Amino acid sequence: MSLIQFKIQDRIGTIAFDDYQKRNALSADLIVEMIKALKRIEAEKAKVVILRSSSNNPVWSAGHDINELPRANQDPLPYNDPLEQVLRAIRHHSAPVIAMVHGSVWGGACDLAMNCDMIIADETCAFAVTPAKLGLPYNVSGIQSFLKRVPINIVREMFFTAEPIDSKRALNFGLVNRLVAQEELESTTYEIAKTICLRSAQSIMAFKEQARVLLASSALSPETFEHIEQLRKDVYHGRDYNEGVEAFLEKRKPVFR
Ligand code: YXS
Repeated sequence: MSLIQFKIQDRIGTIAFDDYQKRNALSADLIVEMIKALKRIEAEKAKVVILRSSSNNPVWSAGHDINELPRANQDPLPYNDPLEQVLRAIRHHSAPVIAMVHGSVWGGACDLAMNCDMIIADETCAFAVTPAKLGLPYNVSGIQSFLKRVPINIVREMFFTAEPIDSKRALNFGLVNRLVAQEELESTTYEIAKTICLRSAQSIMAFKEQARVLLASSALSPETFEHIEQLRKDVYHGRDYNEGVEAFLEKRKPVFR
């Protein structure tokens, strides 16, 4: 059974999460299908990609599949983690990728939406960054993408509280490009996509890659990198990480010491 719906029409590729039973959790299987769809869209030279949930579910995506998180003492978000692979696939996709968001966005799904080139959302959207709920250390590139996208005081609030930020605030600090009424979300998103289809794909492709390279360039010395990487290791070797994941799977509140 497919975990996504996928189509290409009028040079616009659409990928829709379709695993509501698990609230569109970004499982390895769902991500494999997403990456395959992105490759098909690239091959068929579609000029825009829209990433959405298959229907008006109250959850756009529940984030990383917690059942698939490695347990204690292992890096929870290594470079080759499926979620990290699809984030890179979106950043490297030659055409613009638009996240069309109806419903709540959790954890790694916030990273996914923010790695898209823009977010068009309706008033039901909300964004919750959840590592602190699971006792989890976030990875360096993920933190960097948040810091480049959202004011530092908001990033701290999101990471420290793990509480959802609502649609109005998401618009206020620019997390979303447009905030529209639910009934206008699809038409607004496809209108923007159609406008992009009228423009030079070559010019857009170059800009997207130039911006990616410039955003990714950072003058971190190896020692600085090792320092921040050690901070992560200390957390995923710590007690909270295991307790956070166990508590979720046992459907109870975590007790962090
Ligand atoms: O009990 P069943 O078998 O029906 O399954 C339940 C949930 O276990 C499952 N489910 C998930 N399974 C794996 N990974 C998930 N992230 C996940 N979320 C949900 O889906 C079934 C229905 O869930 P339920 O009953 O809770 O639905 P609901 O409508 O009452 O609530 C929807 C949510 C999204 C508010 C709730 O499911 C929830 O809070 N999910 C966890 C959201 C979360 O904390 N995501 C972060 C995952 S970790 C991650 O993304 C990164 C590693 S990090 O944390 O670093 O950003």
